Amino acid sequence: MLVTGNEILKKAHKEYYGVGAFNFVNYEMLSAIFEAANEANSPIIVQASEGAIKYLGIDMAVGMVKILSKKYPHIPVALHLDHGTTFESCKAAVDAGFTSVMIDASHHPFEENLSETSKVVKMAHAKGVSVEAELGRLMGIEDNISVSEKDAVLVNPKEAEQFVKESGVDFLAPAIGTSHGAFKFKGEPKLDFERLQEVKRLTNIPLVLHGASAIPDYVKDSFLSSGGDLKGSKGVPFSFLQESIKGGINKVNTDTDLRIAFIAEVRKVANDDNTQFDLRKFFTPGKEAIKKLIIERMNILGSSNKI
Ligand code: TD3
Ligand code: ZN
Repeated sequence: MLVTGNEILKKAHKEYYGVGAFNFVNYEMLSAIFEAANEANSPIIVQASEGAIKYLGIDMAVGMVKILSKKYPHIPVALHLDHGTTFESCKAAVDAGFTSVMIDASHHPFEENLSETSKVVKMAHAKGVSVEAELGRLMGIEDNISVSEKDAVLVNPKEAEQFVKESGVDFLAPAIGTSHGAFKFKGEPKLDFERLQEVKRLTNIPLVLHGASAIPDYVKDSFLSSGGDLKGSKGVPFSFLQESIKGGINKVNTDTDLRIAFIAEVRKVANDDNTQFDLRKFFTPGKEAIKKLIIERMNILGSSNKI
């Protein structure tokens, strides 16, 4: 059943588990997410970026989610706009049927981020849609980073407290040292868990981890053995994901893992049979790889059997 992000995350917040928020750009990714949720008995957040919406068309994005949520009526699913850049883009998503939106004005100064977010909250809440915002910069941090450098990029817990109180936002993405994509850390992975705990203590709302792909070894190996190059790639280890959930993360954004798993399979089919041109022969193993990865992730985040 299509529900708001709030409905899914309030429960996760109360019971201290994480729910995967999985990006999709086509039917194969989306149906893999639903099939995984069905097998693991897990709630899901499916999310589309502005780029994905442009690629699919907004009505197609919403339409596919509605059809699949009818097919699996027992699965609570929220349709979320990932990294909305403007009020207009959030409004277009709300009008089209999204049940949750993110306004990402985190690159603006605090006051501007606050006023932009508050504007979106007003518009979205009037339609019963939940809102996510972000504070700080998504960026990997290194061991030798100074305290002042850290404070310049990561979330400020006091600011987070004020931001949540004044904006009325439903969930917050605090920057604690993750980044998007396959190259998250130069040296050893490092996240600021203390800062996270302080944000949770001061805000007491569901928190979001962006850039949460793990790039598990078997996925990386599968990509490499298919002839792909992922030199220097590093994700967020599973143990870090679990530590973040203990620290108050409830929404765990995952895109890169799905992309790598899918494309490794496509590449393998192309390598194995250079006469093959049936799309289904490429996409079916890609979809299965995504499904397997998501079920594993649901077990790690603790959302399995939470329906
Ligand atoms: O917002 N997203 C998804 C879009 C990022 C581009 O891949 C995330 O925070 C997921 O990050 P990750 O770790 O999958 O790149
Ligand atoms: Zn993100």
